Amino acid sequence: MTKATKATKGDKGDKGDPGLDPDLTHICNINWKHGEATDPGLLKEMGLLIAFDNDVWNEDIHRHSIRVLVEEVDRETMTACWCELLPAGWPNQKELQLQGVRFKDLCEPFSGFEEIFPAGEPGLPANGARFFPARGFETGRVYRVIVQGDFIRDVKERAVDGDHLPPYVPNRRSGDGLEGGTFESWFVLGDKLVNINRATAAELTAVAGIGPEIATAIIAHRTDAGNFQTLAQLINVPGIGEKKLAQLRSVLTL
Ligand SMILES: [Ca+2]
Repeated sequence: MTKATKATKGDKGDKGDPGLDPDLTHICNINWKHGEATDPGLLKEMGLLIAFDNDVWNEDIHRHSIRVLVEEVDRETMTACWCELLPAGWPNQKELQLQGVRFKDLCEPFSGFEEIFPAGEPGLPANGARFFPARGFETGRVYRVIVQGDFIRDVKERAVDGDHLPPYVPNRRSGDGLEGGTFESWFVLGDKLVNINRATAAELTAVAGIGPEIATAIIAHRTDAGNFQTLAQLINVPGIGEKKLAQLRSVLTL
């Protein structure tokens, strides 16, 4: 039997292809920037999207095969915990927004959906997966996405070759040439800090730790007392204490 030939160059996700077995299934694209700050706009609208270069079974896209975690930092104990996000629709299986999809163009999660499959419905060939968290996305948060290739079968009943290796998807498809393997990626949501003197109520509310009441109070303070001169002045806003101020400092600016 001949060794696998290189996948065709020039397609998305083929750059730097080290000689994967093109007959296996790989993760070829994602709609966030691995390891980097990612613009929240598209994610908030579409959710997280993962593209495969062959068809996989829709019923294998579930909470054990695709896990999305968010970092929760506790500044008192100086520990970080990773909480698993529940998909929108939970616990109603039929409404779960963790499901297989078909992108119009293979390996192109920005091409739109040809189909979005009901979660868990068996026998449907998907070329992608979508995850939309029940609590939405929050600017400034660190997210981690884990895809267990061992638990996702392609339509030839083989595990997805998911190993995530440099220079990473989309510059190189996942995989080490053997069935199975774990894809793991992370990103920070938001490519810039939120300016407390210019942000709208919606932009403020998108920040983790700022709800509608605090957003309104920040804007009221801005209107009544003028622009903030320092971030420390946020302590004068009702609802913001020392602890919250410390949490917000890393994602706000003037
Ligand atoms: Ca592998």
